[in-house]
This record gives sequence, C-alpha cells and structure tokens, in this order.
Amino acid sequence: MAHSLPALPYDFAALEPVIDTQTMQIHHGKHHGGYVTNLNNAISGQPALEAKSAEALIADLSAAPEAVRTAVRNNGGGHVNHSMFWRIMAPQGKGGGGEPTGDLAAALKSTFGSFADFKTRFMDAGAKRFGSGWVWLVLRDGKLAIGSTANQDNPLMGQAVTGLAGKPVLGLDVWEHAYYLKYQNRRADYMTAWWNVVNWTKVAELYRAAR
Ligand code: MN3
Repeated sequence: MAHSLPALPYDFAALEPVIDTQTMQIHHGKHHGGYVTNLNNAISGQPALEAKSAEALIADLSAAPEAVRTAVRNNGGGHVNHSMFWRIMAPQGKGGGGEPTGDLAAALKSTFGSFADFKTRFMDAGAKRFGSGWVWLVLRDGKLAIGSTANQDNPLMGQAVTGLAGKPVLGLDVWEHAYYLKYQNRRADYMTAWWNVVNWTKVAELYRAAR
C-alpha cells in the first residue's frame, strides 16, 4: 500500500494527564488508521496518485479525478494532519511544554506581541472553529499567521480550497474525538492544557524548514 500509519514517537500513556491513554489509542489507531486505509483505497489502481507523497496529493487536489477528490481531500488531509500532530507533541517535561526559543520565539513576539498573546489568539481561533477542524500557525510569504480549517483540510490545500494558505508550523486538532473522553464539551480546557505537551523543538524545526 502507498501509505502506512506511522508509529507514535512515544507511548499511548505518555501525554497523560493532558491527553488520556484511551483517547490516544482510539485517535491514533482508529481515526488516523482509518484515514490511511481510506486514502489507500481511494488511490488504489491509479499509479499517478499512488506515486505521490500524501503532502503532494493534498497540495494539488485538482490532479485527483473528481470521483476520488473528496476522499483524497478528507483522508489525505487526515493522514497529513495527524502525522504532524503526533510529532509536535512530547511528554510534559520531557520535550513537551515550556516556551519556544530562538528564531521562532522572536518571530512569535514580533508578530503577535508576546508568546502569551500568540497563545490567546491561537486558542481564540480554536474556540471559533464551529464543529470539527484544526487550528494552525502557518508561515505565509515569510510571515507567521494564525487560522483554522474545517474537517481535515490542511493549509497546503491552498486558500481557494480551505480559506487558509501557508506552510503549517503548528497544528491543533479540535475535533471532539481529540478530547471528548476526558474534556467532554470543554474544548477551551483541552486547548489550555495542550500547551503542556507541545514539542517546541520540533515546531522550531518545522518553522526553519518552512523558511
Ligand atoms: Mn483527529
């Protein structure tokens, strides 16, 4: 098969108490696993699509035949989004939490005023995303910006498709499946706690790569 489910870079219990073990198991195995299976099914028997990376597939959705375009959008987006999401988190105090340093810290401060102001605006975008979707920090034309997308859309799909363009530097899953077992309807509590497991070293790598 063209795509496979990446292993988590830590144990299912590693992000406790911010993200509970059962949520991680279901989220990784069932949700992300389902996106991978459905993406492979959508592109099966189409060599031109099977040869592409997931990022390349979603960055040019018009290249996918109309019959499978929505499946590639939803499941390719789901695969790309979650593959990034697992990597930008780490256990609290073992790579997770704290504040960014270096170029990323300076860029966040110059763009948003302070790290605290950045977090407030990011969580505000998450609170305003109605239904399922993602909140993003993206680099666009050399500048950082905050936005959100619906469903499994990714900024790589472009402004016309998702309403948000740019290279993702940080992404937060605000689908209920990401938090409902522990936080129920309290998305704000989930977002507030999530900063304790953000792997700023990895985010800084993505920022450097995006530049
Ligand atoms: Mn999810």
